[in-house]
Amino acid sequence: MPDSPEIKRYTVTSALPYANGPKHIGHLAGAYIPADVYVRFLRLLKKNVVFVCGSDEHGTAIPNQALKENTTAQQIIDKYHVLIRDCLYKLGISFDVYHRTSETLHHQTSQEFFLALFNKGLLTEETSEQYFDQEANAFLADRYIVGTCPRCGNPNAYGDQCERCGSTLSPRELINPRSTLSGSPPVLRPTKHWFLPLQDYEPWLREWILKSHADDWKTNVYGQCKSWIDAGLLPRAMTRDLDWGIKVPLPDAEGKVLYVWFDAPIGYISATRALFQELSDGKKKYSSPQSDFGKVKVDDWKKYWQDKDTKLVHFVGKDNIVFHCIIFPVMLHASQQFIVPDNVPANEFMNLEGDKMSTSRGWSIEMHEYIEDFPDKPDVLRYALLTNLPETKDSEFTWKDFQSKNNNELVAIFGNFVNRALVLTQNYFENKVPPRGVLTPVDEKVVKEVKEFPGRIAASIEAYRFREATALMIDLARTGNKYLAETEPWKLAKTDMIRVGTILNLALQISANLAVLTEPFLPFTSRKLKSMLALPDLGWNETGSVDLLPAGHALGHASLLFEKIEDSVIESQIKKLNIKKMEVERASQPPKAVKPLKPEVTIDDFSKLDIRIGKVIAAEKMEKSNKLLKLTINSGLDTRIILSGIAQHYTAEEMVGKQVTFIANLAPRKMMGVESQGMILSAEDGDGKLKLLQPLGDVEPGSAVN
Ligand code: B3M
Ligand code: ZN
Repeated sequence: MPDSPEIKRYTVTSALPYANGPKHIGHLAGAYIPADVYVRFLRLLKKNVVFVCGSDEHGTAIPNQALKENTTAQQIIDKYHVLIRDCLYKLGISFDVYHRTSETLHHQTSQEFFLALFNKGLLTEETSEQYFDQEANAFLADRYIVGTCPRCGNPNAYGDQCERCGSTLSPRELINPRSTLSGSPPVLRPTKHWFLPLQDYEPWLREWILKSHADDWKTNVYGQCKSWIDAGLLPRAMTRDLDWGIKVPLPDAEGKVLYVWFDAPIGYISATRALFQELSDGKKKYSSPQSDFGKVKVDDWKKYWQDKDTKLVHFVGKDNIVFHCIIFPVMLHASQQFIVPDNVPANEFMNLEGDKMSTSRGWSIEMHEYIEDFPDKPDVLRYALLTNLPETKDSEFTWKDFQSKNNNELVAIFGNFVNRALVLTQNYFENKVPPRGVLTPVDEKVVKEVKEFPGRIAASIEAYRFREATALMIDLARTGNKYLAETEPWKLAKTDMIRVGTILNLALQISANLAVLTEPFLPFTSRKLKSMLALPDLGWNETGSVDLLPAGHALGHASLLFEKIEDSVIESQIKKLNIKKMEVERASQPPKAVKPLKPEVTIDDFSKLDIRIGKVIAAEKMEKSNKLLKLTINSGLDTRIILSGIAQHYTAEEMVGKQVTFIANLAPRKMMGVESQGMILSAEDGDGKLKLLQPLGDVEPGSAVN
């Protein structure tokens, strides 16, 4: 359903990415690409819309990462803010503003918000027992406590969430909690905090979500909200004991900051404020150069957050649902100044090649990695993600599917159709749109179909069904392709140029429709196609017509819209993925203990040893010993017996024929009744595993080692 005409403007937000590391394509599919499609669509409808985002730079995730990278929290946010922002822009996400929660304006906005609630008496003050690490002398934020999940038994669940079963937890629920700072079990200590009494808003939430949004919210979102509300809402602390974040603006709050989930969503408001400040003073820093709202006043941001005729939509991933549907709306509602979201079309997760996507486990395709490898293909990624969005359940990205979407759909259908229409027009009509003659039933049919597409695609977008919308978009190209295959203008060129003109005219009109209707999905392709058709910027409501290009209109220069992706490219991506995972696994293993250095020796000491290479000619296990092998060695000097403690690492059979390095002049020593005439050299790692030392190639027995 299209929105009612009472809606005057739109505020669209995408979850603020934590600036604690790169973000992967699963994030992109969750909260950024769908939002961008929605916003670009609204802009084509000439709606008044602001699209806001920015970096979430608070919370324990930031100092945590600083610890890992051995640097400061400030350096972490500076680095990842830029990396993430640039990637999102390169992939065509068309924010009006990309702000930062570390900005003063945001600190002010958040503190004002907090004080507004506090001054109205809407926050309760409570002293409660919190986990404290006595070794580190600090209260422990939820993320700094790990323990066993009471729901699924995962031994490494965090104090706020179990990543295995997805349960939201509180630190006190963890079994055998331990601090990640020192590894020791934390103790409980009293500390004062300010709480938002969520339970007081239960009747309002029931009315607002469970009653009035029963039909228009996605079932995954509605279901999560319902189970939260039904489980009984509890007061939730809006402050934390932490030294990184926004100071609690109260006199008796030393060492306390606002809870990151209190300040982060206010970041949407700060970003909008920053946008209008920059638009009004003309100094663009966080706002996009393209952003144009005509003449504005610095206070105009308020309309986008306070006026009832504004529609607010939050795009997020499923782990952010409760914050955007319950906690933030309660804050907005309680303030009595702000509107609440009309919808939160949250997505589920996107898996990767059969496993959960995760940056920390190295199983991910980070946005910057994709951009480095495919700098000229942002739309191919958008398309592969859009056709595969986790809208109703988790979905899966595979490189093979990416290749097939590109080769079989973008190249074979969309690119092929447009290319044929343009090249034939070049060949037969001097690159000018030919006039239409009389329409046949095939033509009439395609004209009717073209007319229906914009409405069908719009309906899907308005219902937040972006997968379906994308499928319809490519269906329009398919319709065009089929039309050319059926009418075969290339066969008629010798006999009926008027007919060829009619067909190509319609094919070009379909291409022009595609150029506009693909803009939300494939903005780079849309721009390229518009320039190939020399098509002016048109709105969504002008499409559906076969009169977008007048007869005689001179077309631009044709080039290929998409190119085939070879198997080798895909194979090397799969290989890269596996290598990255192995490297991350290796790096996360604790370093093995290395034996301390022995006292110094002189070269004379060393040269007393006679080290040689020999060859094993026979081997047997020593009876009654599980460590010793009895080796018969061709030493080059003689045939001798050496006993070696390698029986747990090598079998007697596999030793026969092997080259070994041994000390030839070691005084003979008797063990278990057998005299050993030397010592075999091997390397021992931290686990006590032995590996024989061998020369890199075959050498004569008796060769000296120096
Ligand atoms: N930074 C969590 C996330 O990136 C958080 C979102 C904030 S939205 C206000 O998943
Ligand atoms: Zn669990």
